[in-house]
Amino acid sequence: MLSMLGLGAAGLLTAPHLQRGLEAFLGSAADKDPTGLTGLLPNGGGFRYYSVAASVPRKGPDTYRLTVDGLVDRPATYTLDALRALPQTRVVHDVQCVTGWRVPDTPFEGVRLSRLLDAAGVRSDAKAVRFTCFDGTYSESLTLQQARRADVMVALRMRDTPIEHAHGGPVRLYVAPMYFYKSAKWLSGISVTSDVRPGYWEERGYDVDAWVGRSNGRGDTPTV
Ligand SMILES: Nc1nc2c(c(=O)[nH]1)N[C@H]1C(S)=C(S)[C@@H](COP(=O)(O)O)O[C@H]1N2
Ligand SMILES: [Mo]
Repeated sequence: MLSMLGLGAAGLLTAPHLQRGLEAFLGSAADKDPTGLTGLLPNGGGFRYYSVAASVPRKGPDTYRLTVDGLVDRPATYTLDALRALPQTRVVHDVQCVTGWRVPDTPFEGVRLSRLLDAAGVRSDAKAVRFTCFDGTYSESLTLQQARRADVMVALRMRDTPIEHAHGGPVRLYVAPMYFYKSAKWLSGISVTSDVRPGYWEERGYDVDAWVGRSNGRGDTPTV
């Protein structure tokens, strides 16, 4: 009985802190969801907010950097302006989360990943690409063949506006044909590797090859 009371008190003390943290994270938006880190996004248009990190620093033109390294001849670091100056491509497909929610006809714009890989000069012994994030926690991976698809990009815009912080801005990965967990938010590192290393959710049971409709035991209709 005493320990139950203790837990209850701890819960009362903790919840407001969590809520304040989330509100701070979501910034000035009025429609905040206090239920936790998987809440509906304000103005989300059906998107849910996911982060495995409790807080993520904000980065903009002065502080954002994307590094490309690993098994390449010419490692590189890109600023936001440098990425904006490269040719941009736009694709429009349904976003599909492995937990079931889907957002139809969502435009993404950015630099094809294949362009950055070609600029870096991928070595012949390379097989895969690993992605890391400035949330300090999340990671993803693709085979080189998947990474070179025309509908895989380093995205700067989503729904025809710059990607906002909550959606992984200023730069997130976008992998159109796969479940949305492949589309790593707050992208900061691209490293060419000798083999695929399972990402954050893949170490926790999701399929490494995350094709919509052909993985994770789900029957979703692919739009790509
Ligand atoms: N860095 C990072 N990227 C991430 C995630 C995350 O928790 N951290 N969640 C993934 C999952 S499971 C989904 S469904 C989408 C959610 O994107 P959204 O928050 O923009 O809706 O981001 C993916 N990329
Ligand atoms: Mo997801």
